[in-house]
Amino acid sequence: MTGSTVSSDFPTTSGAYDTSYNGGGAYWGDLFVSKLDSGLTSLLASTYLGGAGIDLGNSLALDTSGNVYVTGETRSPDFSTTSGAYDTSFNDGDGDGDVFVPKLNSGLTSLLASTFLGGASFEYGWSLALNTSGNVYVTGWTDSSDFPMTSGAYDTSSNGYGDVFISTLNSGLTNLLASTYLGGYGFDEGRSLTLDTSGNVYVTGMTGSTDFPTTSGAYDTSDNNAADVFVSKLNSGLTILLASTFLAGGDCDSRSLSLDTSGNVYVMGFTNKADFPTTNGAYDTIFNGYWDVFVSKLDSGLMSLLASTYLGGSAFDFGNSLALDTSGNVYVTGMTYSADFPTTNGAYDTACGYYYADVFVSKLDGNLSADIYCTYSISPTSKSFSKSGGSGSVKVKTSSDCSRTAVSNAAWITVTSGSSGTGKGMVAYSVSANTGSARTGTLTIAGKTFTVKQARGKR
Ligand SMILES: [Ca+2]
Ligand SMILES: [Ca+2]
Ligand SMILES: [Ca+2]
Ligand SMILES: [Ca+2]
Repeated sequence: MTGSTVSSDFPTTSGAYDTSYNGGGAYWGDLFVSKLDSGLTSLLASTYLGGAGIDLGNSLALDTSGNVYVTGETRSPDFSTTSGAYDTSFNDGDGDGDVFVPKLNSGLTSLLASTFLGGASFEYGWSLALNTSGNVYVTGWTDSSDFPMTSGAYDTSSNGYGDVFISTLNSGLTNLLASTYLGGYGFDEGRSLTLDTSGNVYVTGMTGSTDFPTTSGAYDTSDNNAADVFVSKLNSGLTILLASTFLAGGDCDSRSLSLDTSGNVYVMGFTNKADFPTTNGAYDTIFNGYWDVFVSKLDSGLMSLLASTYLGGSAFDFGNSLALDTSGNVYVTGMTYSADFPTTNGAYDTACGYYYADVFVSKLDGNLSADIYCTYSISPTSKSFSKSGGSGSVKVKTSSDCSRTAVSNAAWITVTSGSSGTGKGMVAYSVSANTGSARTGTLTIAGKTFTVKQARGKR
């Protein structure tokens, strides 16, 4: 993990790269990088990083060797850089700050590489990710018209009031491989970045620009005034804007995005709008008050809103980060002031602290419905057929607001009705005649496995 500390007694470990605090301001001082074991029982490694000024760590990523890349913001001209790094000199006369990208070994004992990234004005890095070659992609906000750009990049000139920047460096942090602005005449900030399996770059953040670039056919190409969420997709070389869309109207902010294994894009942030777009069947389609978290799912081309839900209670609810598990379930974390924030039976802590905000952790299914908390049963759970095949049906039991699907996992079994529905119901299927050896296939009905066995068709 990374962040910022003003504590001179922040826990560090023996032999760590930097075990002493370097100074800063009243609220932010040095960044820290710390590593705990998976059970969170021991501090495996922990180090300070920074100079005499304010240094903030905002995001980190690991390479396949376990080396740690960090990005954030430094206002320390003496921030440590390494010989041969892309930019070893601080770019501000008046101390506004630069983006930094340091790389530490997995034991946090040595600074393998470290570079500044920035121009004459203010900028900060919010998010970074590595591609399969180990190149580092960084996004954030820059107010510098001389932020380093590369020739042929999508947009090499700044657009006013700060823009999103997207930059990529080689794994040794010695070369700027590509760098582009993204934005319009207003404030535009990149908050979260991820890469798909082809190396394309997805960025989300907030824009105050009515002329923020969108692409033809995108989900929402018309600015909705005030602060809008945007989601944009560039090629790996940062030369082409492949897709770009607004997500919602005024006063919303985006914090995190992630892709599922099909390449669909999940975006999470918060909004104070009762007309934020939600979809039928989503967990919560009605705004709950003040600010709510939103979670939205777009296709990989950013053309359709596949699912979208609110999450929150009657007070302030802010989302901060989102991650998917290997089954496609969505985990969201953030902060809530709502005593009625939705919790589930048997959860770790179902009471919200009074007056002060609590951290929340929520889990939704990939369709952003509440079905993850539904229970299902099917009967029967198997059936045998002769070589001539035939048809059958399966009864599904669940509560009335729980949705269910039925799919076949074998070409010779066909779902003939009940492939989707809500509440209890029947699923019908047919089995083809068998001309080969005995076989077994399955249907997945409401997450349960229904087994079909069929006798051999010839001797
Ligand atoms: Ca510092
Ligand atoms: Ca700067
Ligand atoms: Ca701008
Ligand atoms: Ca709320």
